[in-house]
Amino acid sequence: MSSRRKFLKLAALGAGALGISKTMGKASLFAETPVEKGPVVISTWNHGMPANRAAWTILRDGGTALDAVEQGVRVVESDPESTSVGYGGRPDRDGHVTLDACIMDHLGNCGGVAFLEHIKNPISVARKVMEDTPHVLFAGEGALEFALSKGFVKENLLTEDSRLAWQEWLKTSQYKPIINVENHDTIGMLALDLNGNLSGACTTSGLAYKPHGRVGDSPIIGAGLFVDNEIGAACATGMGEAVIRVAGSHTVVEMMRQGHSPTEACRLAVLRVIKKHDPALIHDLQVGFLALNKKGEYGGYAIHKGFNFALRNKFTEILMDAGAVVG
Ligand code: SD4
Repeated sequence: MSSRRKFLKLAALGAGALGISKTMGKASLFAETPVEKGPVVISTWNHGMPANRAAWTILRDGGTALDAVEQGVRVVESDPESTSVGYGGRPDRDGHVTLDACIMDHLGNCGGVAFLEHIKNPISVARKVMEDTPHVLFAGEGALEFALSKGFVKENLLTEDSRLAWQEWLKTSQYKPIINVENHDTIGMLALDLNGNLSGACTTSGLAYKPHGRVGDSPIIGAGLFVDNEIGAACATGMGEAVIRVAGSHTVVEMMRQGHSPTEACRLAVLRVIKKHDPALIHDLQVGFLALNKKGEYGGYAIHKGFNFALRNKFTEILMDAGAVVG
């Protein structure tokens, strides 16, 4: 399209369709083009299925991708059976359930919480950080104080099941995270709404029996999650330290910017993780990425076989295996 025609089209759409929002006083420069195939949501692991279902009820009715990802991941955060996210998450080695989460919208607004205790839905606290403060990341006691000031309720997140598992673990205190085995890790979710806008969310209790105070990639914008509404969105699961080292989700989005498909972008980011680590460590290192582009195309890739993701759009609701470099 010529730039003059583009200009006329944008002018005809008017400011309302230009994605101009009051949030943090920022405005999108890119017109919101309706997505022909309708909205889409993808999320990590088996627990992505119920999470996608909640997100879909919002997307299907024309709701925003931001609302969809927040409500979607809250399902897993609130589920005591999910032992790697939110309530019921495995504690650190001292018996504390400490949570990490972040959220990002189509305007580049973002918020996160790290090392947060006692709050069942850290993703909603992250959204408050994004919407109610000029900051991006709150941690620890300060994050808890902030949450309480916003009306969140202080709760005990250590379920009886998690407490018993932790006490069992204390007998040997062996710390060797094998990420695929339990197959229900961090939830990262990416959505594209009817207006063609992207958002993402990522939330976790982190590695089971981690040292007290350890924070992974999941609350860090660019590592556990990144959204660029011009291009696409990405999220990560697996060993957070390895993801942070290569600014993983940001790298995936930059690969899509260079013209790669979501699957190929994830594969290239995985190869970069591998390249940056001692080959002897790769056997025990799992990292996986998911990506969704502006056209609603999606994909995932991991170092090792076993990483899967859930997809929901108007045609289907399925669990898919991501590609893998090893296995
Ligand atoms: C972390 N990335 O805390 C998280 C854990 C995870 O799949 O995603 N496990 O490092």
